[in-house]
Amino acid sequence: MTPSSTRFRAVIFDLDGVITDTARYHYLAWKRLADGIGAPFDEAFNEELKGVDRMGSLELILARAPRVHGADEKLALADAKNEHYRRLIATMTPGDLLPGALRALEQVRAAGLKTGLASVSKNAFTVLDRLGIRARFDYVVDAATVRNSKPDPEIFLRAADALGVAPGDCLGVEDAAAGVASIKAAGMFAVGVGDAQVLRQADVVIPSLERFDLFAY
Ligand code: B16
Ligand code: MG
Repeated sequence: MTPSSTRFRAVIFDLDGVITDTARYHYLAWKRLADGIGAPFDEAFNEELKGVDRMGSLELILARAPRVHGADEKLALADAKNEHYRRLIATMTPGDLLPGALRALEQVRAAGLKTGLASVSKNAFTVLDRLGIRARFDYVVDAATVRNSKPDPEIFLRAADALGVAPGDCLGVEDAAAGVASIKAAGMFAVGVGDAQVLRQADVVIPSLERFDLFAY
């Protein structure tokens, strides 16, 4: 391969923690909820929630709470967290794109590859619109239609299928251990963004998208 060619035909990005730092907003919203019900919550435990859908995340938090919560209480807690989260993302602008994100999206499209988004967040379309980048993706999986959260491969396989690209020809980009596991279970090449100790299953780990180079993999 020459320095400007690639064996991949599509790149599928995660959103939270890769394109923008909404992972921080999820953390703040869950932390307030956990504090309110007396469940221990810190950054290390928060890692286990990344890439896990809303109700799945809530169940993990409630498992550490001092008392059992009923079904109605769970729905109310999940709604309260989401309202808090939506207030936090309402002020986002294109200035909230993480360093290197725009350049990575441009590099993928300029190379003639398809661009997909695989976020299990039901707020992903809102975030993409606030960032002004929805049109930069050829396909965005609608999280409301995903049955199995990461680490299940469903969401990455759905993106590949919609893009018309075989999983083996896709490169996935993720900041969460569950997300990297999802990419690998889908049979794709995984670029982890963040801490190599956390993202052990990734084929390559970079500290941020500033170091993303499609032609290096
Ligand atoms: P929502 P990703 C995930 O998004 C987040 O990592 C995870 O922390 C969050 O619980 C999940 O979205 C659901 O988000 O409550 O907005 O539907 O990493 O797959 O982009
Ligand atoms: Mg993420």
